[in-house]
Amino acid sequence: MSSIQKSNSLTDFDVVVVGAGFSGLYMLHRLREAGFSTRVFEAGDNVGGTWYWNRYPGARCDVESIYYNYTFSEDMLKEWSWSAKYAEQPEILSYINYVADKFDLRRDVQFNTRVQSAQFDDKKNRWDVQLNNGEKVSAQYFITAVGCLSASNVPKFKGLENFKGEWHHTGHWPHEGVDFQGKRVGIIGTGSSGIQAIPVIAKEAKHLTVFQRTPQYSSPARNTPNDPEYLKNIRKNYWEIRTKMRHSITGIPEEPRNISVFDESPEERQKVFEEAWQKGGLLNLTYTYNDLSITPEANAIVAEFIRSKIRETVKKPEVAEKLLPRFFYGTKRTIIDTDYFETYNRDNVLLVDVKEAPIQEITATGVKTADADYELDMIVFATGFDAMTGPLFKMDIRGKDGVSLKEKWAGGSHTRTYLGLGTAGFPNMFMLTGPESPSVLSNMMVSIEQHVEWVSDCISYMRDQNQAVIEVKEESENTWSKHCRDIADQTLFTKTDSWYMGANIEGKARGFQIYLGGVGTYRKICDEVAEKGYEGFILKASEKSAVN
Ligand code: NA7
Repeated sequence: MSSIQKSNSLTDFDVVVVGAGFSGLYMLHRLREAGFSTRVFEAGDNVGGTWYWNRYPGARCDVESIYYNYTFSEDMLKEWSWSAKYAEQPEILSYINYVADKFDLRRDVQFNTRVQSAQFDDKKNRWDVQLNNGEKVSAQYFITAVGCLSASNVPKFKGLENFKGEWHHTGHWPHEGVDFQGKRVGIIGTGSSGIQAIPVIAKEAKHLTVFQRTPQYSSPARNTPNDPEYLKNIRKNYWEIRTKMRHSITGIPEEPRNISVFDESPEERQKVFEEAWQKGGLLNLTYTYNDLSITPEANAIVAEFIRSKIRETVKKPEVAEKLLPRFFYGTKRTIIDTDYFETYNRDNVLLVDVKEAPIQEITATGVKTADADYELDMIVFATGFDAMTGPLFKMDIRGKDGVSLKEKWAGGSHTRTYLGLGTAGFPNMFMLTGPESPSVLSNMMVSIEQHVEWVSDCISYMRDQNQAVIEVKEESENTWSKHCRDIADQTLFTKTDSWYMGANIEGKARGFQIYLGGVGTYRKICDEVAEKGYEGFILKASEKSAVN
C-alpha cells in the first residue's frame, strides 16, 4: 500500500501552499478565513515542519517560549502555558498540534505528499503543480512555506554506505527515538544541533566521540521552569509585548544597549559581560554593546571574554584549547547551551579536531581521520542544512517561459527577490520567510506572522480589485537585493564562512541572503509597499475584467 495520501476530488484551488509548519498552517488559516480555497501539501505525516523533523535529543528552541508562539488569537495566549523558559521539541510539536486541532486545519492539508514541480502557465495565469503521488493540481497562487532549514545535509563522506552501525541526521530523527545505551557513538558537527545533542547523548551512551571542525562560541541558556506568576504577568501585558516584538530588531522585545564597548573601562565591560553570561539567553551578550557585530576590535573583546569562560570551564587545558573559537562572535548562528563545555570534563567524551586531521572516510566500523581510526556503533550527523535556497530548489519551480528558479538564481549565487516575498518572472508566487527577508536572523514567529498577514492581505486585495496577476518588477528586486547586500556588508556577518553565506555546502556559491535591517523596519517597508497599491509589483487585471 502506498503511503502517499490521495487527495479528494478537488484539483483546482485558489491557493496551493507547500509545507505544514508554523508558516504554512497560519497561511492556510488566514486564507480560509478570507474565503479562498486552499490546499496545503506536506511531506511528513503530520503538522510541525522543523519541529516535526528535528527530534534529536536535547532539541529545543533558543528563543524564549513566551515569544515563540502565534499571537494572532487571544484565546491561544490564554489557553496555552509553556512549561519552561526554552521549550523542548516535544512541547513545541504539541503546541502546533493543538493549533491545528483548534482551527481544524488538517482537513485542508494533504500529508505524505511532496510537491515535485510547479510551473506557471501564462495563458491561464495559474500554477500547475505536480505531486509525487502522480496527481496534478492547479492554483492561482503558489506559496512556499518550506522553511529555511529543511533540506538536511549529510556530507558526501567516502564509504558511508559501508558503515555497519546505525547512522542518523539530527534533522531527520527517527520518530521511535534512538537508544544510545551501551553504544560507542560518534557525532559529527558542533553547530546549534550538535551543541544541544552532545550533553544529552554523553549522559546516555557508553562513549561519545565529538568530531569538531570549527569550535563554536556558546553561552549558558540557563533554562528554568516558567513560574505561573510570571506567565500571568506576561499574559496581562501581552499586547504591549507583542507590539514591541513586532517593531524590534530581531522580533524579541529587547534592544542593544546604545553604547560602544570602547566607552566603558575593561573593568566595567567585564562586569557587563559577566552579568549577561550569568543571566543567559540568546542575545544577552550580543546586546551588551552596539558595535560588537560591526567593529572587528569590539568583537574581539567579547570573543576573548567567551574564550576565557571556556578555559575556566573545561578542566583539561589541551581540550579547552581545541574548543576555542577564533571567528567573529555572532557571525555564525549564536548558540546557547545547557552544560555543553562541561560535557568535555566527562571521562566518556573524546574531542577530535577534524580541521587538524580531517575525516578521510567512514569505514565499516567507524570513522577514519588523517591520523586515527575511531571505532563506533553509531554515527550522528549534526551537519546542518542546505539553508535558505535548498528547500526551494528541492522542487522544480518554473515561472514564465519555463525558466526555473534554480537557473534564475544561478544555483543560489544570484538570489534576487523583492522584499524576500517574490521574484521577477514568477507571477503569483510568494515565499514565506525566504531569502532576503529577516527570516532566520529574527524570531521566526514574528516574521512568519508578518509575512502571512501581508500575503493574505495582498491576495484579498487582488480579488477585491479584480486583479489576476501580481509580479515583481525586475528593477524592484535589483534594488532590494542590493540593499540587503549593502546592509550585510556593513557588518561582520559576511567575513565568516557560515551557512548564512552558503559556505557549508560543497560547491554552493557564497552570498549573504538575509535582510539585516530589523523586523520593525522591514514591516514598515512592506506596509508602505501595500499602502501604495503594491508599489514595485506589476498588477494585471483578468482578461474578463480588463475588457469591462
Ligand atoms: P550548522 O549550524 O550548519 O552546524 C553544522 C555543523 O556540522 C558545523 O559544526 C559544521 O562545521 C559541521 N560540519 C558540516 N560538514 C562537515 C564535514 N564535512 N566535516 C565535519 N564537520 C562538518 O547546523 P545545525 O543543525 O547545528 O544548526 C542549523 C540551524 O538550526 C541553527 O543555526 C539554528 O538556526 C537551528 P563548520 O562550522 O561548517 O566547520
